[in-house]
Amino acid sequence: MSLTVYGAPLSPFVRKVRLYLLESGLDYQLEMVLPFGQPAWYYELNPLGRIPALKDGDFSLADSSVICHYLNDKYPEASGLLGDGAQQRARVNWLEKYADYELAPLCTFAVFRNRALKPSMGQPCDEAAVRAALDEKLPRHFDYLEGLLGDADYLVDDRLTLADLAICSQLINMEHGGERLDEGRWPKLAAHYARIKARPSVEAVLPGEQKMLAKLSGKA
Ligand SMILES: N[C@@H](CCC(=O)N[C@@H](CS)C(=O)NCC(=O)O)C(=O)O
Repeated sequence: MSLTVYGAPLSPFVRKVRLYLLESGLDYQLEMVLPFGQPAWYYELNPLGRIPALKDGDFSLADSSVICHYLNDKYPEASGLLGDGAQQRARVNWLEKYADYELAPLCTFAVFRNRALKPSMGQPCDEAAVRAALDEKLPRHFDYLEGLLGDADYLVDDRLTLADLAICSQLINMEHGGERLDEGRWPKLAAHYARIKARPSVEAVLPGEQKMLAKLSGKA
């Protein structure tokens, strides 16, 4: 088995795939591809140019969700992170999509991109878009996730799944953009975030991310 992930560590979608691999005990290497100015060869792996992409030997594919589902099918003994049975899998899929399509535009493309990425490229931060995401749009998503968690440690049936990794991945980008969940308002979600962040898989990727973040902000 020879797995290569193409992408950059600060992308929440790349992080999701790396966490999936680490939690599954699957060895991989990361080949750096930035989400702008991608080399021409990268478009053979993903015609859209987006990160991540994966190579498994000669086989290549793109999109973090497609990649995780492929890995689950190809190496089923590894993790079970997609859940068991039709209903549990559907709930995991729902929350992964929720993270990728509802939280990403806000946590990553509004907060992180404006606060961390744009300034590093000499572009102004659109603070109004950041505030709208934080004050107007994200709270109802956090309310929903807080209610869903109840007293459970994990989002689906009290076991770690891709749903937890996908949601945590987006919240990490929000934190990289200088914003943390309000523990007073969403105590269960904040505890869940802390719980997932404390996992060895997340602890393995975060130091590299912090280094890149420091470089972006000119502090390294
Ligand atoms: N649905 C895709 C989203 C990937 C995505 O949007 N990646 C961003 C970086 S976080 C990207 O590559 N953007 C560059 C572009 O859109 O050209 C996935 O899950 O892999």
